[in-house]
Amino acid sequence: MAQTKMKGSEASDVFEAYGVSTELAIDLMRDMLLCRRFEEKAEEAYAIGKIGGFCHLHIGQEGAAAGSIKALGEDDYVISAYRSHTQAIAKGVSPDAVMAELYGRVDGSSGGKGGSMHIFGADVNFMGGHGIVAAQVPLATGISWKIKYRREKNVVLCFMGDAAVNQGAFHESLNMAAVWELPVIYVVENNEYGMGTAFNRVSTTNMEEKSAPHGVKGITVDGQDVLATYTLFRQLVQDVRERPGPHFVNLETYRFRGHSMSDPVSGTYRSTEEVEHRKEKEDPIAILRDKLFSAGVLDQGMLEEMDAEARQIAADASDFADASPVPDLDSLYKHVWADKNLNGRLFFDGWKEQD
Ligand SMILES: Cc1ncc(C[n+]2csc(CCOP(=O)(O)OP(=O)(O)O)c2C)c(N)n1
Ligand SMILES: [Mg+2]
Repeated sequence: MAQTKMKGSEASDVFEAYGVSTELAIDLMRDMLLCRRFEEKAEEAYAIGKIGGFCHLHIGQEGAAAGSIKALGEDDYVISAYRSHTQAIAKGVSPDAVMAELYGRVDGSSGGKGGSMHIFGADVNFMGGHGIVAAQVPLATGISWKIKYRREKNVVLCFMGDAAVNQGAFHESLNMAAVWELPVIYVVENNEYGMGTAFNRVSTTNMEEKSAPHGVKGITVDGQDVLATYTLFRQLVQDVRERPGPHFVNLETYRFRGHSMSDPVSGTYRSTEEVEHRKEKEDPIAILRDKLFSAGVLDQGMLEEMDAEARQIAADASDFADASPVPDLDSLYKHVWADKNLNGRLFFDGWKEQD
């Protein structure tokens, strides 16, 4: 992507309070714009029947993906729930491969057989895309155990929704990670609702306190402020590398669309006024835009140029997906069991030998 030009020396140190350079702040804006435009393109494709099945958009929550993943190194791991298209892209899965997966095509990141909820990018350590609430949490714990066992230096970032913290798997994982001092950061994208249920209807404790029984202090961050998010994660990643042990982040955010593409934006569990108010006051892109504008490092023209690039990438991804074939029938039984030669390691030889 073309680099956006800075506007002179007054730009430097403007974001000193966050410890973020202006270049990085603009990069975060570029990342969030790509997330937003990609998701809007997916929304459009879904509406005209090019994408089927479930499709959960991340619109409104882009700061979470951009701000946290930016703080990771290439070899660190990310694992997530089903609202994860943008997180996959932020970790390095190509927008083309993500869109083709949404379209169910062979060039998709899971060969077109996973769909929206199962985006994977093992080559860039993006470990999915999981549809069962909290299923990814013990998997993240396992990956972090592997890191420690092999004396590696990497970190695992495990995203989950607010509904995941009332699952047993969450507490089992936190307990083990704390006892074994594993290098994992558990992040709740706290958008206040699990589908149509407000978090305060299903919990008598605050989100930040959920990790406390395991001796892990919870930290709350404003996920709509991408700079604050980035700064927190940069610090946590550094802490985990130096002294392995789990962290728990309550990242406060808000979803601007319905739970999935088949759900209404507000429904009976939240009002249209609430959604409109939050969109107006808490859009992570508008919040960063205002900061960049008032610091004099970005103007409307530059923003539009960046936005046009993001729209182009999303449109190209959609064209790529459209041109990719659907998987053939022969592939139906492939990847059901682990391949003998997967990553050069023997797992098992198939169900017949297992019996
Ligand atoms: C174990 C399990 N129970 C129920 C469901 C159905 N379900 C899908 S999404 C969802 C709500 C999850 O909300 P949250 O974790 O807050 O994530 P968000 O959708 O807000 O990102 C539920 C109950 C499921 N997928 N898995
Ligand atoms: Mg939620």
